[in-house]
Amino acid sequence: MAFEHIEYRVDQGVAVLTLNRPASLNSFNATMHAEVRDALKQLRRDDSVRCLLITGNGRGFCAGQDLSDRNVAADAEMPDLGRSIETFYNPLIRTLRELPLPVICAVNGVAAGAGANIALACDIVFAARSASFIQAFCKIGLVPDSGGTWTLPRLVGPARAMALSMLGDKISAEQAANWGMIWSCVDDEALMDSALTCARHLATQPTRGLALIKRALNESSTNTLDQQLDLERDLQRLAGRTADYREGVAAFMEKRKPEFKGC
Ligand code: T3D
Repeated sequence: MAFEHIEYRVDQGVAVLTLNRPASLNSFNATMHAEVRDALKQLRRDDSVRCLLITGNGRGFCAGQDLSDRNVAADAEMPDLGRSIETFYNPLIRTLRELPLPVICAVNGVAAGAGANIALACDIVFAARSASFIQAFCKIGLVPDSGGTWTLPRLVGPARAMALSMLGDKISAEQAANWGMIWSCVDDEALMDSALTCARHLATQPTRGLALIKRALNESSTNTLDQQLDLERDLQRLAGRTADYREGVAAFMEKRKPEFKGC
């Protein structure tokens, strides 16, 4: 499938999805949303894919909604931004959270508005040292979306989440890593290598087990300890029935390297 505003390729078990509207810092218009949705549909049908890596072309990762697509003239009809969220952003965040494989984000530059929160919805986030994160919504009278009001307080705590959301300050990649908002800040030239090495490693691991880990940690945010203990029991039951579990234990006992198939 040919795309105009994204690039999508699969190599060594890793699907790499690159946002590609660099002139507007990869901000989202309707076409880019549709292409991302189509690429993720394609990914779900492709059994060879065992990890997804998202990044951006140019000097930005993603500046959120393309504001030039919004008519704010005094005589224009009142917009229904809720419809845009419901149609585009919410399904994207739900898909990333529910994908039964690891999702890595390589934040190559500024990540603003929904762009920041799409990055933070990924499972493991690397950022280039020159990259930054901005909850830009407050500067145009909006509310953080794309899960930001849920993700941010869990990652950095309520005090920092509130100040980031109300002040819209730019946070450097290094600060984001120090605050536990992302996994790792790396030198610019090392970003893609670090993210790809991690993605290729994960693509050779017990992918079904990784999907169950993702589910357990995601559901822990709303579960009680009792519910979580029950969930761990249920997920371990599923994990114990995978071929990869057998292979992992057999390889350990035979003192050899395991060969996981993701099933
Ligand atoms: O509407 C709905 O559907 C509701 C959902 C909303 C979700 C959201 O994401 S709302 C938040 C939208 N995003 C923003 O408010 C961020 C806007 N951008 C910025 O504040 C700045 O561009 C940055 C802080 C991200 C980067 O600043 P800087 O100085 O490095 O770059 P720049 O010069 O501002 O931007 C470079 C170009 O990208 C520039 O175009 P030009 O002048 O070279 O032709 C700029 O207009 C364009 N650009 C950047 N962000 C957007 C954009 N064009 C359209 N929409 C953008 N969001």
